[in-house]
Amino acid sequence: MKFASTALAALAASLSFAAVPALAQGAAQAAPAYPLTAEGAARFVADAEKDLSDFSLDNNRTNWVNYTNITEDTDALAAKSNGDLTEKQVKYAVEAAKFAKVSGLDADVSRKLGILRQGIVLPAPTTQGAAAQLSEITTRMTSTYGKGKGTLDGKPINGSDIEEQMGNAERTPAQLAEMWTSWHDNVGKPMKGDYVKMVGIANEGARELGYADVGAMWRSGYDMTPEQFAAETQRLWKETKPLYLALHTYVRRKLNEKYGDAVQPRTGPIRADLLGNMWAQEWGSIYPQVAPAGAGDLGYDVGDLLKAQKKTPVDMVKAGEGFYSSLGFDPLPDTFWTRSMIVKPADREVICHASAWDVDNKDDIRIKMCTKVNAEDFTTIHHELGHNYYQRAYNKQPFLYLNGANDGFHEAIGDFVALSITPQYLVQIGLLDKTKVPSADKDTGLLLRQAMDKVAFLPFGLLLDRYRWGIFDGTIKPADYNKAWTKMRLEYQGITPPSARPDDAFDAGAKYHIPGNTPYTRYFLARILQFQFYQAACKQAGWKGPLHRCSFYGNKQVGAKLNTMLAMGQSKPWPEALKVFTGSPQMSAKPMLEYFAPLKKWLDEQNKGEKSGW
Ligand code: X8Z
Ligand code: ZN
Repeated sequence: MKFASTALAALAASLSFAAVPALAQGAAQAAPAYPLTAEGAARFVADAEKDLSDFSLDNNRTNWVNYTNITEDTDALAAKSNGDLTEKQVKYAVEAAKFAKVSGLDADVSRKLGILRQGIVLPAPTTQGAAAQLSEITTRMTSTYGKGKGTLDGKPINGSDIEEQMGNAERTPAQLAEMWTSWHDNVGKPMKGDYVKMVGIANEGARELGYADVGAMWRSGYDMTPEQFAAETQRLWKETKPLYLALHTYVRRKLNEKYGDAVQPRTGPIRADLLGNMWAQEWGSIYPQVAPAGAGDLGYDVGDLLKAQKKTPVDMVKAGEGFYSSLGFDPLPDTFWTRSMIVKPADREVICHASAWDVDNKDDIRIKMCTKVNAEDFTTIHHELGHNYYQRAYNKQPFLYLNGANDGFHEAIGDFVALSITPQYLVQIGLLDKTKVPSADKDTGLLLRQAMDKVAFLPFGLLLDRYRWGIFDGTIKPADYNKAWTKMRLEYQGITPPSARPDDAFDAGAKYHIPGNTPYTRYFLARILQFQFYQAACKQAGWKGPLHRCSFYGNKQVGAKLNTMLAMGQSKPWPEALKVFTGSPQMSAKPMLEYFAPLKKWLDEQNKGEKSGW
C-alpha cells in the first residue's frame, strides 16, 4: 500500500493510499453463501481478507510502475487493476453490511467488517462497468497532474521545478504570478469535467453502501460518528486559530514592507503567490524575508548546509534512516535502495508528489520522490520514511489491520521525528558546526521558522476536505467550484489569488490530492498529533529545556515505546494507540500551543496596532 498521496482506496490496507481507486472484479466467482451468524461472519471476513491480500501485491506493483513511468500503457494497466480492486472492495462492503445485525460477533471480526464497509476511498456503484469508468477517470486525472507544466518567463516548467521556484527569493512578483496562474490554468482547469463525472459516480457508489455521500464515508473512519469527527476538527481549529491569525498579521506586514502597497497591502488578505509555496500551505521558504532583525538570523539554513557539504538526495535519505536507526529501528532493506525512486528520472514522466509504499505488505518498502537538495525535502524525507517504518512495524498484523491507527497517525510519525531536527541535532550528525548553534536569544527565530510551516498549514489542512465535503454533499455545485474554492481560501487562510480567476477554472485541481483523491483531513490531524507525540517523547527522554530545543535522537526507550504503538497498526481504535505512546486517549492542540507559546507572545507584541484578520 502506498501512503501517499493519492488516493485511493481504502481499504485499508493495502492499497495504496494513494490515489488510486479501487478495485474490483476480478474474482468474479459466485460468492459462497455465508450464513448470517457469528461463524458465517468470521468465515466471510477471513475469505475477503485473503482475497484482498492476494490481490494487493499485483495491484501495488502495477501502480508503482504507472506512477514511476506514466505512459498510455501503464495508465491502462493501472486503470484496469484499480477498477478490479474497486469492484472487489464494493462487493465485500455490500456483503459486510449484511452482518450488521448479527449478534455475538468476535471483536476482531466486527472491527474488520467495519473496515470492509467503510474503507473505500472512492466507491463505485455495482452497475456493470461503473468501477472501470471511475478508474479510467481517476487514472487520467493523476497522470494529467503528473505530466502538468506551468510557465516561467514564458517557458514550460515541470511540477517539481515550479514548486521549487515558488520558494526562490529571487523571483519577482510578476514571475510568481505567472507561475501561479499558469499552473492553476494548465493543470486544474482541464480536469474539471472529469472531476464532476467522478463525483457523480462515486456518490452513487457511496449511496449504495448506505452513506449519504462520499464525504460522509470519509468522515466515518475515525472510531466515532461522522458528526463527532467533524466537531473534533472544529474544536482543534478553534483552539489554534488565534495563533494562525497572529502569524498571518505579522507575515502580511513583513510582505507589505518588502513589496509595498501595490503588491501586498498592509490590510486584507495576503497574495497567495508571495508565500513561497504554490498552494500557500507552508511558508517556511520565505522565512528569511520575514525574519526579525537580530533574533531572526539563525545563522544557517538546512538547505544551505546540505548544499555546502555537497550532499546528494541519497545522502539526505541516509541521514533520515540514521535517525530511525538511532531509535533502534532496523536499517532499511537493500531493496529500498535499489527500488526506490529518489530523484526525478530525466527520460520519462512520473508522479513527483512524494509518497511511501510497501509493495508486498512486508518489507518491500520504498519511497518515490523528486528530491531537491533543500530544507523542505529534508523534512519530507523524514515524513516519507515515517510511513515506511510504520508500515514495517505493523507488518505482522492481519491484512485488514495494515494501516495507521487513523490516517492522521500515519501522516504524523515522520513529521514528529523531524521536529527533532534541532540545531544541536544538526551538530551531532555533522551538518552544523558546533560554534554555529544559535544561542537562546534566537529562540524566537527558530520558533517563527517552524511556525511558518506548521501553523501556516492548519487552515489549508482543514479547508481542502471541507471543500470536498461540500462538493460531495451537493452544497457546492459544479458551476460554483471555483468561486467556492477562492472563497474558502479567503475565509480560512486569508489569501487571495494574484489576479481575478475565471469562473470556469478549477483551481483546486492544481493541488495533487484533488486529482489524487487523497483525503486531506489526515494532514490537519497530523499537525496536531505530531506535537502530542513530540511532547510525550521529550518527557520520556527526560528533556528539561524549552520544548522546541528537544531532540530525542538516539533514545532507544522512546524508540521502543514508539514501536509498540506503531506495531498495533489499525487493530484497535486510535484512542488506545494514542494512549500507549502519550498516556492520553484524546487529541489535543495543547502541546502545539505550548511549543509555540513564546512565539505567540512575541507575535502579539509585534502585531500591536495592526489590523488582525482580513
Ligand atoms: O502529501 C504529503 C506527503 C505525502 S503523504 C508529501 N503531504 C501533504 C502535502 O504535500 O500537501 C505532507 C504535508 C501535507
Ligand atoms: Zn504522508
